[in-house]
Amino acid sequence: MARYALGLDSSTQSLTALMIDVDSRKVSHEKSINFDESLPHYGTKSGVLPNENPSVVHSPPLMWVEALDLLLAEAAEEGWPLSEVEIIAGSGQQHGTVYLGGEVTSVLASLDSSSPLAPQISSCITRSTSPIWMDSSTEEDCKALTEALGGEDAIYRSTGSTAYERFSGPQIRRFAKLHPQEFGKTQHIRLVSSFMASLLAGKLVPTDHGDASGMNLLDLPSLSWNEKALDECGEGLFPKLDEAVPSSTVVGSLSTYFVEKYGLNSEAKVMAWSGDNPNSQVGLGLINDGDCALSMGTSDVLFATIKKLPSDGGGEGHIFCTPTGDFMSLLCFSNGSLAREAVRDMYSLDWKGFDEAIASRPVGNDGCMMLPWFQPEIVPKVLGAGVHRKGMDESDMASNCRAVVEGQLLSRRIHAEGLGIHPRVLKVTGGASKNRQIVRIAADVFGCPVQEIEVAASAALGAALRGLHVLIGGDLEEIVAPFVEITKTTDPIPEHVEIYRSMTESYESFEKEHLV
Ligand code: XUL
Repeated sequence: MARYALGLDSSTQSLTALMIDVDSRKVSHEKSINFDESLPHYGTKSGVLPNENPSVVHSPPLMWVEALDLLLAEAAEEGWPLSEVEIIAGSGQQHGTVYLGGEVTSVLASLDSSSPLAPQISSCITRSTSPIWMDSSTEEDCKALTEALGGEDAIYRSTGSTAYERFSGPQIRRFAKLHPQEFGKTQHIRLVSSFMASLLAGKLVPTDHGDASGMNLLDLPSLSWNEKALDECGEGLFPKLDEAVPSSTVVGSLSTYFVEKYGLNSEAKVMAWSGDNPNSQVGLGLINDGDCALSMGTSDVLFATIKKLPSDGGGEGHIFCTPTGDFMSLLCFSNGSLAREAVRDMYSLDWKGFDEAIASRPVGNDGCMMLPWFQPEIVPKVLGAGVHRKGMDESDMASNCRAVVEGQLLSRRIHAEGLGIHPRVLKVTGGASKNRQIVRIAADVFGCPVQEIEVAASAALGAALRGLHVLIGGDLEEIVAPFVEITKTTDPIPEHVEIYRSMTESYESFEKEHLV
């Protein structure tokens, strides 16, 4: 009989399942369902609910529940060998919170497999919509939390990040202040990751250290909740959260609901889920100290594995615990593909035309520069959108195309170095990593080889690999290596590296000029 490890990823727009065949060590099955397309009755667009206030970004938690039912039903129908799954691990979009009443314990313990899951869970939800990572409505809460913990440096040293609007602690505080009655009814709070894991285990399971580090509530040096932060964010918060656990924890066995309904293995273990970025750390094979990747999607995320907590603050970016028991530094730039596409569309180009326009301009763009903040930016913190140009105006197509990419990558390197990240090799993934000019500029700006890697679903893969590691033990690096395929390496050109080094200072001051 074959054996499988199943990884799930509940992301902003979709739920993905990926299975690894334990014996052949290969991905055997993979599928995704898109929330907007498959569950249109929740009325989401790109997985989030429309709101007239652009800073409020919520999703319906019951949509995630229904997606789990749907995905497993489809997998069963397609004949996936679900009865041979020995372990299930998962990944969730980070920071999102789910609010639950006391009855959730008994409801989860007695799920009825002859009825759908969402209506059974519905009575336990005390806040019908969940704020997610794109929400930025908690500026006041961030200020209060920072003050309560003794300032920016203190909160960074304890929780690994200064207070961020999207982080769960400030989000919980806002709910407690604005809706005290509903908060009073809330006896349990889980992140997207630990909520989904609780459904599978048929009981409330704890949040793992990786995802808990995205809350501004976990004290990273001691791996326990920061009591002052808990007190500031809501009354009686500790019992609502439960202790956080290492990501490698097996938190339970599979609920009979899934065994009876989809023929999953009654002996399957359920592991703690983690956040998508900590899971991707494993899925991208960033196991050793200093291993670094830039994922270029809607937003660009740069992350590096670090073995020790940095002793001084960066202020920008975040430190998260990782599933490997290490740490990762992470910088999330909201203007990723969003900005590249905005410039491309401004001149009605396709990607080939965009590439050609970049190639037609010299390295360094003769000093033309852009701060491409088409949307509010997370790093550096820019609350109001605004695009700034130097040495060119909007009419100059080729200079603008080159400037958006050079500007983004210079900014990625400057802010990474601020966090002490100096990659020896940079792995790149995501849609934009297929663009030749972008990869060339990345190698020259970072001054190191850039490896393109072919991993479609790094978070789901990372989750499945975590499960595989628990099943078979041994060296994680060896287990992960065959799954991370390097498709191409681009080496830096020394003269270009020199040009970008000499531009760094002026780019940095251009950026500073426009920060309030
Ligand atoms: C990380 C962050 C995003 C989400 C996306 O801090 O906000 O990368 O995890 O799902």
